[in-house]
Amino acid sequence: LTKDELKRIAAYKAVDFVKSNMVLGLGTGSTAKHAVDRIGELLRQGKLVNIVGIPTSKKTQEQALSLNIPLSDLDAHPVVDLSIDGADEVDPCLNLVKGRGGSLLREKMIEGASKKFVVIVDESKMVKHIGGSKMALPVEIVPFCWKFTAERLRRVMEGYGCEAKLRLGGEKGEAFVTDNGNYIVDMYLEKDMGDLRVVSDEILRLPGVVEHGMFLDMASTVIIAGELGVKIKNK
Ligand code: DER
Repeated sequence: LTKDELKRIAAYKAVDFVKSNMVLGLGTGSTAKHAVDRIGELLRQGKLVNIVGIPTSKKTQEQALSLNIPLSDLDAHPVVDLSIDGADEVDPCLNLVKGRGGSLLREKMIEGASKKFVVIVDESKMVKHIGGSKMALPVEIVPFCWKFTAERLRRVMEGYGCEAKLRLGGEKGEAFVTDNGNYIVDMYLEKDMGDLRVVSDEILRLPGVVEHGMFLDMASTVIIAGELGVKIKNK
């Protein structure tokens, strides 16, 4: 099975949790894309009715529009019944790193407002400690004096052997800009971060920081698709 087939298997399994009349958080990324496609298909087939989707990115909004999934937002629906989204890393306590696609702020707002948050991953996303691998921990910051904020971030995290890099976007190598008009600093850590809540507070305390990609104690369920089948882990 290819990685994308595993992602699709996990995504379809998560859509089994979707019932008619639900308000759904629609995730972002290559795994969540399969879940949004599946929801669109079930709506078209009449197997699901009266669904409202709240997209976690402009990209997902476009995909959902193309599938005729009715859309709304958190202002109209401050409580979401179910969100389905991917993750970059999942630790044994179901803490996540997300944001490699740059949508972490809207994802965290919508998934934080959800009664149930189902994470869909292929087995390669499972890690012992989040942030410990060579992958980055994304932090969304305001563009104003971004160098100042990036340096403050690096200093806060230097105890973890951290390197902070501004995420670059388009072809001209300028800064990547999020759906919210902000920048992203990717933090590369050498050591595992120990007490994640302490690290989270230290990052969020910096005034130029908007949000980070650690989703602590937020996932209700993680669906893991692997070569040997699908595993479902509940909080
Ligand atoms: O950027 C994001 O938050 C995505 O949800 C990411 O965490 C998972 O993307 P993938 O399903 O394409 O690996």
